[in-house]
Amino acid sequence: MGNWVWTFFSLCLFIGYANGQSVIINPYARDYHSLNGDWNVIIDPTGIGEWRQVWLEKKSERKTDFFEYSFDGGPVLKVPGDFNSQKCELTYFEGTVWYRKLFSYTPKAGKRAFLHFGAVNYLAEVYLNGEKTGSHEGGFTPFQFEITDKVRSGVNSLVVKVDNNRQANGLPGYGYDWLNYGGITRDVGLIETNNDFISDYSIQLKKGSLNTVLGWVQLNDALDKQSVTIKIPELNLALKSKTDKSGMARVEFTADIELWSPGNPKLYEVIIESKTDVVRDNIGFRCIEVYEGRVILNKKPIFLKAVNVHEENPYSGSRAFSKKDAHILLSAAKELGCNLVRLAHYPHNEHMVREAEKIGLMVWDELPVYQHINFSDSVVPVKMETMLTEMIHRDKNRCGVVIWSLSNETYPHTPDRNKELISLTKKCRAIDSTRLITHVINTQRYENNTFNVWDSLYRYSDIISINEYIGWYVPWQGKPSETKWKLNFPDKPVFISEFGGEALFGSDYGPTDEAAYWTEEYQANIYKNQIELFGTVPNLCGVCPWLLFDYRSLGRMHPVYQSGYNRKGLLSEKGEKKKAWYIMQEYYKGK
Ligand code: GCB
Repeated sequence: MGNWVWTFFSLCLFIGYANGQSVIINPYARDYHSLNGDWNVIIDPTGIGEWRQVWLEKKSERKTDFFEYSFDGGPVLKVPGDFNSQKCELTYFEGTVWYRKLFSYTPKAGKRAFLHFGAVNYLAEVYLNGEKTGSHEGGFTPFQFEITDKVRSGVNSLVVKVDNNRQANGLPGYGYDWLNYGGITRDVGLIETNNDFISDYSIQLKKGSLNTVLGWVQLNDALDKQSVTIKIPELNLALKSKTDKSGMARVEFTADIELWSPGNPKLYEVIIESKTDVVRDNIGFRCIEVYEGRVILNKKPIFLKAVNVHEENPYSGSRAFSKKDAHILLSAAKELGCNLVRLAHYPHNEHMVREAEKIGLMVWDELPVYQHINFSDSVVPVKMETMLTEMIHRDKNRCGVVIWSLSNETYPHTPDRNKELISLTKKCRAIDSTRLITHVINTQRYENNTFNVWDSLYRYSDIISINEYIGWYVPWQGKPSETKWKLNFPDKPVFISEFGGEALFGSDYGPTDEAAYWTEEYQANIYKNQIELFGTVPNLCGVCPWLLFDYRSLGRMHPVYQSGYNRKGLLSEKGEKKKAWYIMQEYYKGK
């Protein structure tokens, strides 16, 4: 297909987004009926279920009828939840699993019904009562299908084909350093609405302002001249507006607002009303900017005390999806002394983002544009843009989200990489210019104890984000405290987005005094040296160790020290604190 066709297709997606033809936001505040729980599954390593059309669920009526599949009597998996951690035989599985849920429903006059998926990793095809309702690509963002005309009175059968095979043109692509849990990994629900409803809204401070709020409310349809009200009871506000021809109502108001910050995570109850709908949200207001090489929150410089986090419950070794999981990860980040969590390397579940905001952690949201991306495949830019719009769509009202990170460690020498990432950056800024944008890069040179940061992509980033593993993958070349820096954009803030090394909790030097890889001391030394190095970084605006907990990664094969785990955690997967934890905690205390 020609490039222009994709450009057109991608434009349609964008227009679709801008017109609110997308997922109903704030799903849990709606008339939401959970479809979580036990789902019957067919594990289909060869993909033959497609040929057998298992979604039709044909059953033997007579003893002579022959069918070689059935959901009944087979294995059961919990939803939400990844499949890899629920059955031994699925631990390393990358392939197709068919899920089926039977649910009862009573259609109501004047109501519409939508199936809402928090996320399915990676490809999803959805069938209701044997009929295809749609498909979705991308493992970390929500999607929905209207089923008003398809849902039956009585028992309904919902079948989802989940395929987590690696895709050459997928996001992520073939290679990544984590266990990319497959399955229906987030909540599934049926949302009921009135015929006309509020599908989307954005209520945040105007760029650069501390007291002026810009907002819009989008109805599901292009309903002109409809009244919409935004109420913030605590501020005694009730702002009225009317929709335009596209069904969007805009508001702008100034108020004496108590601002959100990590030290004061103030959220206001906001009530959005139309003639036929009411949605409640908890929304905070803050202003994030860069100025003279610093990151500025609410007009005051702030040092980003961050930590990298994967979406994994360390204790159960499974994909994190619940509020409870979020609190395991977030409370550890808080205890370390953080004010920001980098949610690596893909958008985490909505509970995680909301809970972080509630307890005073800023959030770095990231796209799964990771390392081995095939930028010259014409579908890749379209997928990047779709995931970008889906991520921003879901999180745009979260004041806690301060950074959109659009890529991690992509290679500048790959064709079309700059062109596509620059274009993605421009699209991101066009959708949301109120947050900071970054790309994470590890291609800086480190020679003669000097960092040479040259990647031209930084021209388009608000923050220069650098991954460097000096002391681990790369040896020190001089005293860390004497490190020199050459920056191609010396006026921009610099963030060390990854550093660290691996250590198995409890391993020490042993009988020799020699500092050995994999020991806690070795890791602790890396941290001590890194802290020395931080003192040399011009415009340092924050640091972010890789990472909070040890986590599962298939490529980590050392049988003694790793056993399928990336051991760069400050905490083991059991929550045990390594020596480097205390060094980092001390550093953050002093900041
Ligand atoms: C990186 C990647 C991260 C890896 C880490 C490592 O640079 O961004 O995803 O897991 O290094 O441990 O090597």
